[in-house]
Amino acid sequence: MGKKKSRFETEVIHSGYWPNEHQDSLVPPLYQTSTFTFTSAEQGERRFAGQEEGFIYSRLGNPTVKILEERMAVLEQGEAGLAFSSGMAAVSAVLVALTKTGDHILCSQGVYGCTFGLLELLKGKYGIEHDFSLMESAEALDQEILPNTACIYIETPINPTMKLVDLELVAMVANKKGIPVVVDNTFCSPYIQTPLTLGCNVVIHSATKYICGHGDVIAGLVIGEKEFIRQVSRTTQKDIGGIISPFDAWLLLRGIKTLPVRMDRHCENALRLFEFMKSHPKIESVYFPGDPEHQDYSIAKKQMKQSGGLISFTIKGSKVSAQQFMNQLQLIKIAVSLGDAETLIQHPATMTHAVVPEEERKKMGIEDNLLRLSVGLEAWEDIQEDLDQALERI
Ligand code: LCS
Repeated sequence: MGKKKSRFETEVIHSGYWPNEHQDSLVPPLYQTSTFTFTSAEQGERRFAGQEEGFIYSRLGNPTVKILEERMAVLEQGEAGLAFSSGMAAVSAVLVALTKTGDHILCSQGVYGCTFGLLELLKGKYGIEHDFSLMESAEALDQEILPNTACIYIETPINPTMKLVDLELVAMVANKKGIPVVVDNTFCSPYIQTPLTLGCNVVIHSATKYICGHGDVIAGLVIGEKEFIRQVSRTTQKDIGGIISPFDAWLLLRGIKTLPVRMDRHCENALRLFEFMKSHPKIESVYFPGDPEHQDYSIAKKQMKQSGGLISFTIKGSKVSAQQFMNQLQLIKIAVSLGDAETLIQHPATMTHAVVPEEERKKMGIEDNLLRLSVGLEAWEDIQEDLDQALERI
């Protein structure tokens, strides 16, 4: 590609990779190796001392993984990227890198269940406190940012309530105080939302989801400034060790090429299904950023290019009604995860957010009759017909 910057749809296919550096192979090769050989003892010494560029050992870097990291940095418009064995390995490496005992994390009012679990672990074991915030105004944020606040952690849209956080607003307040803003961009992918361009400092992905797109890899990614990425790479990644396998990086490089094509279809399907669900008499409420009546619609318009492929909704009735409905589905699969070709449905209160105590769950807005639909790439008419027949039966 040379140095010329191309459009997103081109960068997902080409960025970070130059065939002439790899035997002219069209597709990035899979360097499935744990270690790299040195031509001499002195060369090994120079590589360890950082005096000579080159690979050493795959926990410290691998050529296939490097292509993925560079491509993701381009797509998120950041300086550098780092790949991990899971989204949670990425979240924990970043939070451990940014905090120490006695610090405080200000977090969006709702996060993925295991991120909540990690915050609790940091508090219990290391005395790193956290508070949840709606992050609705600069005045409130000013009050909620404490002298010991080490970072702000945001999911937007929030899993699974689909509430949004105004990234530009939070970044404006935090930048003035020099506090890094970390954004989990899993629900959007960089095709829909690029937090770094809005003033945020670090982006995290569960690459398991839209980045992979095919439901066959668990992986994580972090993108940010070169110096921060270098620090994480040399500390919490190297010494805790949650690195991605070269094969999984290779699968992600394959999947990512179709990200824009897939996202367009996920979004178009979700928009059609939202319209159907919104008017269905057995559905109580629908939470979807593309809904002009969504509480954060103006934020969606401002920072998201499309409304995404996830829809949360409550079934009229109780948890039992929600579970009965799930059990009637035929095409739609009952499974956690999201962003796959297959349409998936899950029950957050007993699945992704089961680890969150009931009182906290309610504060986040996770009711017992709430369901989350990850709209897949099937014909939307078939997904709608499946939803319709299952709703008929309850
Ligand atoms: N961040 C978000 C927003 C997530 O949704 C998840 C996983 C993670 C981080 C962690 O990533 P992982 O380690 O699984 O790659 N979310 C899941 C979900 O909603 N259903 O199953 C997993």
